[in-house]
Amino acid sequence: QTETVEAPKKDSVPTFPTPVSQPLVTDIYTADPSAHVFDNKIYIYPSHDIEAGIPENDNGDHFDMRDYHILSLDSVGGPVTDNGVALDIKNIPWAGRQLWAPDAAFNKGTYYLYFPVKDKEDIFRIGVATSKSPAGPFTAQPKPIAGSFSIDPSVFADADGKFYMYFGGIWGGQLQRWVTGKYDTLGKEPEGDVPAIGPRVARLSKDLLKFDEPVKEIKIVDKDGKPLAAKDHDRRFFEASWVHKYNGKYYFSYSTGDTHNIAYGIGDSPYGPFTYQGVILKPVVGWTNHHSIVEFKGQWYLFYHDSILSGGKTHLRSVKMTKLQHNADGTIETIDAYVK
Ligand code: FUB
Repeated sequence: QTETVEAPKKDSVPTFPTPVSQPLVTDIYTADPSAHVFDNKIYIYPSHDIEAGIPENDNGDHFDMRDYHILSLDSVGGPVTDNGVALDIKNIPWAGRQLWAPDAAFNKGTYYLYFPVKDKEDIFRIGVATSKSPAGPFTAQPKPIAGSFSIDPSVFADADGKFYMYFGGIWGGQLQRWVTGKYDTLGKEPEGDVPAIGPRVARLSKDLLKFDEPVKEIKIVDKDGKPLAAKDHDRRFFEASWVHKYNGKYYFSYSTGDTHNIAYGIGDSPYGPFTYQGVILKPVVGWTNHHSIVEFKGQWYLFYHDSILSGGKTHLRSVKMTKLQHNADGTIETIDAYVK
């Protein structure tokens, strides 16, 4: 399937900093890249951005995506394949609107695609779809995962064979509406010195289709073990959870949303707590920042997006990748996606 990506008009092109990486595909807009190595290839599970003509607001209504396309590449710098529509919102029986950032996992011959979408009551839930191929097409389960809510599922496969789903996002991602455990439309992001709202985690069942335990809130703490405060917008969790393991430590990375960084903490357990370390990726062109971190053939990579190709439109983003470096002390070298 082809789609026309309109180039910005020459005389209205805004100036942007020089990017260190180019979009992996340019025939469609893609965002929120969750990358995995399956069968010795890199598979990227992104959002598929479209122009839905909905005005921008803090609720994210302008992100009105309707399907997923999976990208794959055999080698870094080699051709990138757009594998076509892997799942369409029309084929998710319980879905209402807005297919947001997905992730994937593989176990025992089956690939799992996890996705957030608003249900018919306009409440974000997380669904799962399965396929025998990493590129799909995927078949959605008839209902959302029981007990799921909010957005940005990210599934981490630990070395002991256990799988954990991390999820949640505030503001348009609705996590602030779940602080009492029940959906409350009046729920607001807290302010001041109280702890910030934390991301959520649950171990998955053996068939990877359900939560195997009650959902837990994760703590991101400072060097003194104190939870990051709600007022600390430079460091507090907003959305875009991702976990990778390096030298036996768990790295939890996430977007700080309205301060636009990808930040991270390190912990000794998949449940945290994670001690805040710093910034992995500085703000990119466009409001959102969303990433994944994967090792491929001995090199670590950061997958991210920005809005340069669309001339700066926040809801029309392009997936990119660049090398990521762990320092000798286990910290991560901060990445600037633009040449200074
Ligand atoms: O792409 C829609 C939403 O924007 C994602 O779910 C968030 O993480 C943000 O990137």
